[in-house]
This record gives sequence, structure tokens and C-alpha cells, in this order.
Amino acid sequence: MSTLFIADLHLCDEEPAQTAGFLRFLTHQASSADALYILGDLFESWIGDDDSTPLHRQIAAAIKNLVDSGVPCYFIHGNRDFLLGKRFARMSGMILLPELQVVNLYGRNMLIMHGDTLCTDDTDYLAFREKVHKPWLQTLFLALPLFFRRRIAAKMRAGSKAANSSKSLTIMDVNPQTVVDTLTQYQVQWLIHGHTHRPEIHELVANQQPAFRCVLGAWHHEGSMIKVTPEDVELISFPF
Ligand code: LP5
Ligand code: MN
Repeated sequence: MSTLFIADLHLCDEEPAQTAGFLRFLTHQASSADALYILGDLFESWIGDDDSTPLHRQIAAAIKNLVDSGVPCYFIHGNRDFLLGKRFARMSGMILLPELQVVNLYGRNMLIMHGDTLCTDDTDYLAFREKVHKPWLQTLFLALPLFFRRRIAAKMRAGSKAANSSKSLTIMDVNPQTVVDTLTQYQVQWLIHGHTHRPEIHELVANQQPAFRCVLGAWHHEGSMIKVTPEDVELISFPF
């Protein structure tokens, strides 16, 4: 019995190794799991479900195979693929979850999320996030021709890279008080998230008890997953 979590694969045409690694992961590790949770940034960027590229169709079909074999797959949006919608969910068989979700796994209540909203010191990012999450702006963006959306997304990625190069590592990490507040708000002792690309299982105190913050790694040169079993919670890296 095991439930697997992954995030931050950043799949794109330019990085075929990650795609190969993900397809292998689906047919190997994930095929014997009770469920797979993808906690955002599956794709490098997502500009609308109508952007039907061979890569997107290949990934949808591979996830659908897993789901059809009896392994449910859940998805929480990341800051790169927050526009992934119902059409892609239907194609892939994935179930879209809200930004924060508590799941009970083998008796443990675990809060799961992408992790970007825990970075509350990064006020520039949060201001940017608030803007691009406005429904009217998203509707407007999605109505633009694909080539234009692609250009805007590339500008945003370039702007993000430039902004990140002058931000400190502390600003781009989670705020410790926000983590404790979130665990308190949801009355849980376990948190699983991605986004920061700093894989680790941190021990802390919340609700006057030991608590654990499990951070997934990005799929740069190897895969990263968290495996939850009735006995254990493990952070595992594996070659593509
Ligand atoms: O993604 P990453 O790891 O590089 O950095 C993130 C934060 N950056 C982002 C921006 C995304 O990378 C952009 C993704 C594009 C998605 C598809 C387009 C959908 C458009 C929808 C429109 C309605 O999330 C970064 C954080 C970092 O994580 C660590 O937490 O710091 O935040 C920023 O870089 C935000 C900047 O501080 C401020 C904004 C710069 C963007 C400038 C955009 C200009 C675009 C003009 C277009 C007309
Ligand atoms: Mn992210």
C-alpha cells in the first residue's frame, strides 16, 4: 500500500529527459500505487487546454493509461500551470483538486498544496499571483490567439527569471510562521508541498505537537517523489 506525490517536473519539448523519466515513472513506480498526486508545475508553462501539442497529448494519454489501470490521479495547480483546465483533466483522467486539500492517508491527515502561497516574504510574487489569478484576466488571456499567449508566457518566464536572480534564497523559501499558521488553521501535523525545489523532510512544532513539512524536489537531473505508506513517509529520488 502506497500513495505517491510528485511536483515540479516542468515538462516541455526542450527537456525530453524529464518526459521520458515521467513516462517511466508512470509505468513503473506509479502503476502499483493506491493513488498518484501531482502537486503542480507538471508543465513548464500552460497557456490553455486548446494548446494541444504532441507532448501534451502524449502526457494526457500516459496519465489516462494509469488511471484506467485503476490508479486514481489527482492534480493541484502550480504557479506555471494554473491555467490547466477541465478539458485536459478529462483527457488525462486527472481529478482537479482545490489549492489546498486535506487527505487522510492510512490514518494520517495530510495537507497538500503546491507551496507558492507559503512564500509570503516574496511580496512581488504574491502581487503578481493575485493579478494572474483574476478570473476576468484569465478569460481575456485565454481568448487571445495561441501565438500571442505563447509570447506573453515567454515574457513572463523571462521576467520571472530576471526577478529571481536578484531575490535572496530566504525570500524565495517558505515563511516559517506561515507554515505553522497553515498547519494550525487546518489542524494537521503533516504538510506536503513542492515549488521551492528544496527536497527535505523538516520537523517542527505546530498545534503543540511534532509536525512534518515534506518538500518535493524538482525533476532537474533525477526524479523526486514522496511515498506515503501505512508505516512511513519517505522522500525518494530516482534516476530518469
Ligand atoms: O516560476 P519560477 O520558478 O521561475 O518563479 C516563481 C515565480 N514566478 C512565476 C512566474 C511564472 O514563472 C510565469 C509562468 C507563466 C505561466 C503561463 C502564462 C499564463 C498567463 C496568464 C495570464 C492571466 O510564478 C517567482 C517567484 C519564484 O517562483 C519563487 O517563489 O519568486 O515570482 C516572480 O518572479 C514574480 C516577480 O517577482 C514579478 C513579476 C515578473 C513577471 C513580469 C511579467 C511581464 C509580462 C508582460 C507580459 C505582457
Ligand atoms: Mn512552482
